[in-house]
Amino acid sequence: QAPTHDALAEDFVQFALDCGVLRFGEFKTKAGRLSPYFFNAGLFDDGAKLGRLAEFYAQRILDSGIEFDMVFGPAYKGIPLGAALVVELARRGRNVPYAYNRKEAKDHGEGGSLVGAPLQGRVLIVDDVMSAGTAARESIAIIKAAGATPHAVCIALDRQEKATENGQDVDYSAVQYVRSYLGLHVCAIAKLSDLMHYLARRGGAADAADHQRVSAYRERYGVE
Ligand code: OMP
Repeated sequence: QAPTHDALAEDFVQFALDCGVLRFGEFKTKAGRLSPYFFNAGLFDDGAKLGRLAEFYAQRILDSGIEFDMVFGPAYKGIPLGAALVVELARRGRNVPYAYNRKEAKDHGEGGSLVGAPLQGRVLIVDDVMSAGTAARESIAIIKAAGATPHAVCIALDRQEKATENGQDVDYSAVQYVRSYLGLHVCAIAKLSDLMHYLARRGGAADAADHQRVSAYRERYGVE
């Protein structure tokens, strides 16, 4: 494979490793796969880390040229991501409205399950990892039901692995599904291939062992 140099992705892999968000070991994914690495965005757990994370999202989104009118952060993990992102976008001179949903609709007070700005126009969804794409599909349904347009998704890490349909592996990833079948723009700060380039370039003994395990995983579950 041609080694593409993506400085932002490379810096992000380093940052995620430094924060302990990205780890090597043995993890079970939501789909029941035994993965040699895991990305736990909940560990961006202080102001400095969250601020830095927002810079990565904002940079990736602005560089991608994707157009959008507002940001939507799906409950739960997408809520702080969306909030931090819009603060960073405003800091860069691009002030956009944002909204998020509750998991359970409230039946008193302001009511409903949406909080924040009214959903309208082209909506950019921000989330951590897309594995099966379940969360993305839910967000798309919420945005459509509100009469707005689900336009794009930005995630932190694209695991570039096969999605599952009714428990069966299919030969496309959730990102590819959302892009090709649902017609949304998708961007990711980093992808599995960036993680592999990082390990290959570092080249220590532990890195080589991690690279080999991640390669084997990619062989079995990855998409090109
Ligand atoms: P979907 O909603 O099915 O696309 O899966 C996304 C979820 O996968 C995340 O919200 C996590 O619960 C989980 N996940 C990670 O956060 N990081 C990983 O590296 C892998 C997974 C996973 O279980 O696949």
